[in-house]
Amino acid sequence: MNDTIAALATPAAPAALAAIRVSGPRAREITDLLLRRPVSWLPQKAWHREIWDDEQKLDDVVLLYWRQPRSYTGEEMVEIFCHGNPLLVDRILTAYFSRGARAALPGEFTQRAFLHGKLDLTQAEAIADLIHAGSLRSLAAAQEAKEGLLGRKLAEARATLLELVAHAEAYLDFPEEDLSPEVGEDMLRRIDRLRSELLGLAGTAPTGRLLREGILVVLAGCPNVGKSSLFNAILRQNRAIVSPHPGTTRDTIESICQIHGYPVRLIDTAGHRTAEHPVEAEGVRRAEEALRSADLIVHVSVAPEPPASDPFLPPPLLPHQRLLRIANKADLGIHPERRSELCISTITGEGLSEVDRLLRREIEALAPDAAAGGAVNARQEASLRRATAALERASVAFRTGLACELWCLELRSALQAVGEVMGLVTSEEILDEVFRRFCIGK
Ligand SMILES: Nc1nc2c(ncn2[C@@H]2O[C@H](COP(=O)(O)OP(=O)(O)O)[C@@H](O)[C@H]2O)c(=O)[nH]1
Ligand SMILES: [Mg+2]
Repeated sequence: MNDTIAALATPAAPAALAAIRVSGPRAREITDLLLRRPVSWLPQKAWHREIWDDEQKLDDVVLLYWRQPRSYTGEEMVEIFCHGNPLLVDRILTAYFSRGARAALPGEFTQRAFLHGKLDLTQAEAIADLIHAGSLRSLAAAQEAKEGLLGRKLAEARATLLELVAHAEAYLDFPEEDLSPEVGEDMLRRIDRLRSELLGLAGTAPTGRLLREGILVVLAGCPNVGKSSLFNAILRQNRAIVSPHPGTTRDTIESICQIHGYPVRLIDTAGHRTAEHPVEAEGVRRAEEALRSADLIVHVSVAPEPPASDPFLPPPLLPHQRLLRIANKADLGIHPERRSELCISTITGEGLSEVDRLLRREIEALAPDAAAGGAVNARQEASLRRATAALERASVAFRTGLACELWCLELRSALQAVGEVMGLVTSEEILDEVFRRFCIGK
């Protein structure tokens, strides 16, 4: 961390402006080498200057200085706002590199911020989530985690664990003194309460996955029932081709959209039937694949016909999957056995607002923790599960009167696992994994 890093922080494409960040002990000194008119380097103040590479003027820029430790990385930082031409940006960066700065790795600015204690690991991860959030709900969850909501909950859990460990160790040091039944009961209660709190946090992981990766909603059913028409109606655009010829949709078509602020990957599939043409057969295979990974399957059939006449059978649902049945073409009539189903018509628009309402209900059921603020990611879940398993073992050891050393050991490993989530104890490997997800310049 003793070197000075530099990178473009905005997309490498023509734009009004581009932002270059420089962080490290030589940030100011190298910038000085590129200026003809000096600046006084007052922190958080902007200067309009020309940047020169020896005898060549590169651009008119605005410079902004952040003094250590009150910068994003906690180090000396200079930000350069130049014209947004990628060639120009390259020339400015090259001028920095040839004077001793080095190109920053993906996420290296945030990694430095983490290593300087400006944020914990959950906040660093939330910054990557914030940048990549594709929906309002994902954005809100990332913002809460960035504010440190998850970090605070974990810090509380850690404080409780530290107290418990201290208690247990005091008892280890004076084994001749019996643990009074009241103190024992109280410790047990606290262990169990902590375990259920951490289990609750770990349980938000499915919502976390959906908010980060999008909820996969797959439209399935026989050819010609109106899947593509419904796909277009949900998206409110003519994305998929609708035609009276069965087998028109041959490939799966995916559209990324938001439904009530949730990120959704909506997939239209080729109708389910024994295909004669190899291209259509491949389409059917892809449809089956989409069904296997779906979070929500929307089974479309036709309202005028009895349910039993529909040759499409949805696959047996996996534990996390949900199914919504919709009968289309209600304008042509509704079969008596369909009366309890949601009957719609993509042509007249009948029932479409109900589709909207039911999709929302299903999505909220799939991602129940979105509103509660902050849902953990896979890395955090794995550590939390290790912590809860250790607490469970501690509780059992305690109840069955096993030696204090044993449950004390379990409390310590729970402490370690909670520390991992916050990044207090981390391996190089974990950090690489976390920061590799970032873009360069962040
Ligand atoms: N009468 C009626 N026809 C519809 C309705 N929705 C779609 N269709 C027609 O049914 C045919 C097949 O529609 P399409 O969306 O391509 O079905 P897909 O094969 O399931 O994707 C087209 O001719 C559509 O115009 C509806 O609500 N009522
Ligand atoms: Mg279609």
